[in-house]
Amino acid sequence: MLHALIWDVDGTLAETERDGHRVAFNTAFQRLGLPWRWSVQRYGELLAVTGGRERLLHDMQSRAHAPPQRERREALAAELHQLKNRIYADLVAEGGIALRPGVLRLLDECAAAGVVSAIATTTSEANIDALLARALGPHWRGRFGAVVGAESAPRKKPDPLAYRLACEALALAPAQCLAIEDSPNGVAAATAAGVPVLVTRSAYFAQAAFAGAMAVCDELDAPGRLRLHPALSGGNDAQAIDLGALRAWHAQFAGAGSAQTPVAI
Ligand code: XBP
Ligand code: MG
Repeated sequence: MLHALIWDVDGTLAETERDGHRVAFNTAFQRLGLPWRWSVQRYGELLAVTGGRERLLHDMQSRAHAPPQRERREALAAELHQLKNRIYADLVAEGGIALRPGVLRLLDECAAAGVVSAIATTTSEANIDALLARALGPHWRGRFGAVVGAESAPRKKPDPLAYRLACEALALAPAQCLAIEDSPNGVAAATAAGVPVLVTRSAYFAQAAFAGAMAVCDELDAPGRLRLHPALSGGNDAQAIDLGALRAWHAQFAGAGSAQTPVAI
């Protein structure tokens, strides 16, 4: 039985990457006098590396202006990352990034039905706060039974740690939960923790395959190319993804034993 929805943040709650984090990284490079800029396409490639600081360190491996010593590189990555997060928070506070269509509706449906909402993300906790304080108001935390971000789960997706910690905090078995994700690394993290996954495709992962997901759609409010796992029977012509549909799919998916066995952390 479905007891909790565990939401990813970047790309799932909101389209934060291209016009949020990427823009903020580029402004941070500029402010520190660095000639680096990440194009829309290059940033898409870099999303294979989860975690903003880790992404910076990865990119520095091929940058002429990066300091050669490891300690100085790490210090620069930490400085850039903190500055980027401050710029990102300002950008979000100005109203630059809205929740994706249907997110608020599904959060409200869950609250009304007693299904817990939670968060499992590799993003910094300050970024979750910036996004959700703007979108849901200053008391946004009260809507969530657990919030697991980068500081609580330092091993980032595709590592299952964030999902394992969220399930533990909710005192629920992974199979009683459903993850909502947008990226292959996110789907890998949730399935490795034994949590079934609904994918809402985001701009950067519009063409990804997502094998193993319970269902894959375009938007919660406009499912578009809805694809259900072969273990699920029934139509795939839903006009919107609502809690009723998720409960029915989740019950079938669990019954078919389709969620992977959780791995140890
Ligand atoms: C996405 C990420 C993050 C963000 C940037 O996380 O990998 O690194 O791109 O945030 P998710 P930080 O999809 O799990 O929400 O700079 O704070 O890492
Ligand atoms: Mg994501």
